[in-house]
Amino acid sequence: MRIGRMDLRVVGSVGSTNSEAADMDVWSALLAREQLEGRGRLDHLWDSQPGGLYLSCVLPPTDPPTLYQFWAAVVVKRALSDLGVEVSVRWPNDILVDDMKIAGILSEHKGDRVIVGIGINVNNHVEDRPFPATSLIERTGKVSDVEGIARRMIEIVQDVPPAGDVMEKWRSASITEGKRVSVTTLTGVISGTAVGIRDDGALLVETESGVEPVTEGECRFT
Ligand code: BT5
Repeated sequence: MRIGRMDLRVVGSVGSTNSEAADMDVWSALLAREQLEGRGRLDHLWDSQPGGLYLSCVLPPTDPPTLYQFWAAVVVKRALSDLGVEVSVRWPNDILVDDMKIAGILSEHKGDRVIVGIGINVNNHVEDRPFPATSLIERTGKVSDVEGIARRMIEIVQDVPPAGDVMEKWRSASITEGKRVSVTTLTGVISGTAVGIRDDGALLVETESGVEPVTEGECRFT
């Protein structure tokens, strides 16, 4: 189905919509009802039971390349706000309600395209998982129309350009700044106080040896 300039395909079960979308054209999107091998960042798994939203959009690249994961959080925030659920964001890609993750974003560059993967817990129950998570059904007490939310997000995607004041919008929803954080990167753990997020998406952590920009990692509040 076509929504503006985006072509949306809806399928049943896939491994990962981001992996499937790697061969798709720019301005196409894939929505799956469940994923058997849903992926997070840094080789994490994304719990992808039926009832959740698993969407990948293939888009042209941005400058800086990291912008998409912040932009996608702004898109998800707006879509969930339309449904009466207000979220906050934690660097780099966590979308939270009361410190529990309701959605996550995986943005991957493939040549001249970016695959922006969005997972939202909608009607799937995630409250008994080993990680702190929540879902729309738990928040609203109602079953939501997953495909309708995906269509709405694709409209918002075309409404909010991935440029300009995206980082401002992201910062205004952020609960990261001012917190004591511990960021696990591929090379070690950086602990200190989060003092800001740069326009290229780097988290600025004030440590004992000064302010360090961190470009990738898993951030926990301590
Ligand atoms: C993410 O990774 O948050 C990115 C998630 C992106 C999922 C979408 S679904 C469509 C597209 N296709 C894919 O294969 N992926 C994308 P990260 O920041 O690494 O967070 C992963 C961590 O979140 C895990 O290690 C768990 O602790 C937690 N987690 C896993 N599944 C979850 C879920 N359903 N809800 C909340 N937290 C979850």
